[in-house]
Amino acid sequence: MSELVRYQTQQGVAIIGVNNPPVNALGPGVPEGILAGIEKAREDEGVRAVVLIGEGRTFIAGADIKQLALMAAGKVSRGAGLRPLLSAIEALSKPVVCAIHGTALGGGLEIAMACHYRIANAGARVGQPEVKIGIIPGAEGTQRLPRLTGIAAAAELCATGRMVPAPEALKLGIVDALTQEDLLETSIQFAQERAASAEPPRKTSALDEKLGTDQALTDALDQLKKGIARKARGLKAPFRAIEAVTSAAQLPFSEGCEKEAELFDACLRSPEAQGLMHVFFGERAITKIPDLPPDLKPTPVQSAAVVGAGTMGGGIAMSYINAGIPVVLKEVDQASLDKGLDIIRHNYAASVKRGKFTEEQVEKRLALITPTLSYEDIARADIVVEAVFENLELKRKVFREIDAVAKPTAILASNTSTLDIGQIADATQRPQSVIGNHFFSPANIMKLLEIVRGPKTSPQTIVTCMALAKTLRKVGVLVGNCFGFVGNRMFNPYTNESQFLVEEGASVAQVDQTLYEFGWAMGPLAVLDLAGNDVGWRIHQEVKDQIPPEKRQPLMTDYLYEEKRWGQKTGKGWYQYEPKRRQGNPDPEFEAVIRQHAQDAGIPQRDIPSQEILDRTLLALVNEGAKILEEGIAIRSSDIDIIYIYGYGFPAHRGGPMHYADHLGLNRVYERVQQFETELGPYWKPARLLKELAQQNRTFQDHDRRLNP
Ligand code: T1G
Ligand code: NAD
Repeated sequence: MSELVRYQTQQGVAIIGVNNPPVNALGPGVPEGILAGIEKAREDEGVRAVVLIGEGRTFIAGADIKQLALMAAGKVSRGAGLRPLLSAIEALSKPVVCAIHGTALGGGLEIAMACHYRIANAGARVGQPEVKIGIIPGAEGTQRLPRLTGIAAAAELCATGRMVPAPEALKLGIVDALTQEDLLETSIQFAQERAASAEPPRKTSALDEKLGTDQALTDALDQLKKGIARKARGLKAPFRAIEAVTSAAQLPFSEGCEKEAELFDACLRSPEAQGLMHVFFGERAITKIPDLPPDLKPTPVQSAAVVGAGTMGGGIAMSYINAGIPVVLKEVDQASLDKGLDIIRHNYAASVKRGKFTEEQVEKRLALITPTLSYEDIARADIVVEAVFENLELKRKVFREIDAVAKPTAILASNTSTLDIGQIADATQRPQSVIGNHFFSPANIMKLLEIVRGPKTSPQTIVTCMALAKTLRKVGVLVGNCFGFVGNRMFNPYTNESQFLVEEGASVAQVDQTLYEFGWAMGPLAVLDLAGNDVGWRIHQEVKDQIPPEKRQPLMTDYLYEEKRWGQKTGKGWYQYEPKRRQGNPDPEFEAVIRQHAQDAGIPQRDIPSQEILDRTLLALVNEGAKILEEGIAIRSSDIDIIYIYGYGFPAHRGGPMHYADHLGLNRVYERVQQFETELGPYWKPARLLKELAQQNRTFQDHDRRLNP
């Protein structure tokens, strides 16, 4: 037996223990080890029953996604998979009891369902989360789960990837019993009872009482498809999962498994699977910061203060109190403070209406806010987050004031979207404790937090903020200090290019629709209307003197500002808005004004193909992303991808802009960018890193591997 799987016997029961930390994934050697254990138990005459259990913190968390990613990329062949193991478990004449703690996910649950019985810890969770990485269960899960739960519940679980808590798993029939006692002891006892019984071990594959179909099922499946339609836009796996599960009612077990295998293969080969697996590892890579001492522990953050209760300050305060951390909320005058608190209350009331929270939960949270007009009240906070107007002199003044009262160990964070963290830090006596915490609007909802490292920010401040992001249930990505950091710096060329396309003859709706169909949550011009064209104009005023005069700039910026076409807030912008509606309508009058401006500027008009819209906008992101990488502003390309998925609504199944470029092939990307440079001007000059990688036939992902060879 390998070290990955251990075998021992106790009172006539063989105990097969899986030992592949941290999550007992089914990497090479694990399925083979379990199979060897089953064979040994079969041969061993002293053994009457088997218990399969995970060692460490969990049962099996599923197939090894690293291996799956290699298969998806065509670098490793699929092989026989888990099915021979499942057959051997089920065929054993001695009862096999699966003991579940932690999580039984994917292939882990599939192995559990091939066992004859399942016992779970009351706190365990089970699920088939494969769709989250673009595939469907590939080891009979779509055929066994409906035999335990019925078709409708299995379809829902396989299509959404939802994790089921143990009590619900019991109710659904996925597990046979829960225990609060010692899991191994209880399972051994249960196994002995089953061995003593005259009944042969129960085979999941032979159960068929729950496989009936009727009108209620058809309705439930329609409902399910409708329910996931928005989240699953552009995805294939959730619908293939439903197809595989429903085939369980039409086909005998073995044929159902063949059907599943066909659909699984189609998923595994898809760009969707490659994209989502990239995101899975990208989300976990963000916490790895190469130049920090590995044993540095975060400082506990038990209280916070937020300075400024405007749009962002209010949302940031909500993020803290949602995580149970009390917040002092400071404003300049009573009216602004009251206004900020009203908005917070209003937001919570909407959540209560939607059934997300109860009144009591909201009251408990609101009680964690201490409103104040005085700096003295922030003195005890472990972190102070500044969210006042975007103005360097004001922020420097506010930081001096905070520095004077905050306790010596406190972290001072700024929510600035563009300003230099170094200059803000230098207004204080503790630049090492100053850092950017760039939340995204609405801050209580959006998952992304860009953590901006200034020139003097200390490692301790960084690790504390990284850990804090997790506590706040945010995706915290560490980035360097430059104008717009990573997200907004890239967004600028992206939205500029969208505007240029409109100036050259595309309609506003055509540009947005093309990118929406690509999978973005919203088109770029609709986003500008949401963020406010006045905000864009203001930022432009601050930086316009630094822009080289030959660099192409959007034509409509001043017009939009002067005509109060500020977007949703004034009822018109790139679109026109009916009162209280967020969905804009095309505005032919405004488009005529754009044509006039374009004519005055000598821009020829033409029909613009959708592919050009995609290439120019997306490659504008990629080229800027490559510059950001070569400057070391982002640690790795997958960090940029995570920022775009969690902060900007880039479609996760495309893996993020940098992965998308890898998928296209950097050679092709580089050639296209060169072509744009020739046709559109020097602002399209390819990033040095893009050129290098393309010429070496490498990818951004290869470049990331320099950190983790
Ligand atoms: N394969 C490889 N590595 C994995 C892994 C997996 N399945 N699950 C986790 N890891 C690594 C992860 O990258 C990280 O590594 C470390 O373990 C801790 O993870 C045949 C085809 C189990 C709920 O989708 O949901 O089975 O960063 O930080 O917050 O039909 O991990 O430390 O180097 O996430 O405690 C289905 C995915 C596979 C489960 C634990 N299974 N994992 O969360 O820790 S497909 C999944 C999770 C399949 C079959 C099909 C979570 C977790 P590192 P972590 P955590
Ligand atoms: P806002 O105008 O809604 O709110 C700013 C608040 O700060 C106002 O209520 C004001 O009264 C208060 N304030 C000013 N001086 C203060 C002081 N000395 N003490 C306490 N309060 C003071 O602005 P906002 O949109 O919330 O933006 C705040 C910051 O967040 C800016 O730096 C902005 O760039 C950044 N940001 C904004 C967004 C966004 O989408 N709005 C997104 C990310 C970051």
